[in-house]
Amino acid sequence: MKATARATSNIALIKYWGKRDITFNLPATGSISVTLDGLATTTTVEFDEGCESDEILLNGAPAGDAGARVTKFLDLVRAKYGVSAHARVETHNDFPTGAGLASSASGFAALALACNEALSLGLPTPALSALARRGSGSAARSLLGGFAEMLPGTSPDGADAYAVPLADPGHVPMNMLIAVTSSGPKKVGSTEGMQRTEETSPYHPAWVAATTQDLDAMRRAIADAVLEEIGTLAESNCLRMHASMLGARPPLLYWNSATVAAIHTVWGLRERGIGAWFTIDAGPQVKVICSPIDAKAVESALRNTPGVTDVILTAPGAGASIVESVS
Ligand code: 2P0
Repeated sequence: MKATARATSNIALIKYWGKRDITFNLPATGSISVTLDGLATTTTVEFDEGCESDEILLNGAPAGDAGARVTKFLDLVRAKYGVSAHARVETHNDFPTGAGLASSASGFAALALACNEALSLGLPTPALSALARRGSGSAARSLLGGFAEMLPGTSPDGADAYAVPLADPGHVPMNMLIAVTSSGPKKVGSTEGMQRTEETSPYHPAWVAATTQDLDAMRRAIADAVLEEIGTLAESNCLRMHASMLGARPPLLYWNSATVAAIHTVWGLRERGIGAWFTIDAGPQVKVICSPIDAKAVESALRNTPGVTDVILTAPGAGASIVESVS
């Protein structure tokens, strides 16, 4: 009844921003991501009939708002699989939480896998990915290692909306450097930000149409392992997502001045012939894709960018795994 799972963040190369259904948390489009070898969440779940309510600790302290999302997920698991016991959940992130570093992706992937193990549910990966999606759409992708594609599915209950593998972590030799520009939590969470964009941005339908085309192109670029194509598509897709967010009322701007400075650093590197491309999520951090050969030069340029407080070097990594299981 007790299990510990570990999952890492994934960064979308073709982004998920919009839902076709809120109840089942179904994305409006597919997305393609790379799971990282760092930025890990480790989560222990213990179901105990003696627990009067769920007890949720995040990084050693009561989880607050994030705890409500975890309880909602546990309620779903209990209802779906006929479990009555409450749970003790202890989760630890080795990176800033809720700051555009995909902590909900690694968090709900680790939680879904730990629940599957602790309750001996025996869910196959697609069902586990669909379950993680109910916690957070991006979490469905962190169950898988390397390059993964989230399928939007067509079923009303989302049974066919899960992530599938595209390529192993080593298929495309690359690094992803994360330029940290702020460690504080973001003001508007992704769920709320997506809804606002869908409801008020006139560019949202164009974003959905463009993403559908980008998915085909990115699938090919990954299959052919052409880093320049992967990077070019990822940068363009990210800017289109942010353009759609800017068109919302009130507008959504997740960037700060250091985010913009890091963008110019990446463009400056390219002008000097160094292959580097950025992507940015619902937060101010800038994630830079490059060949391992160029990683040192890219890291040094990012570290010298005004307002960048840290640079984290990552690479494609493995999917979520069980650390410990006690029956
Ligand atoms: C992504 N993001 O594809 C995109 C790009 C942020 C920007 O997935 O509402 O936290 O919990 O399903 O998964 C963030 O959205 O949203 C996200 P919910 P989630 O990585």
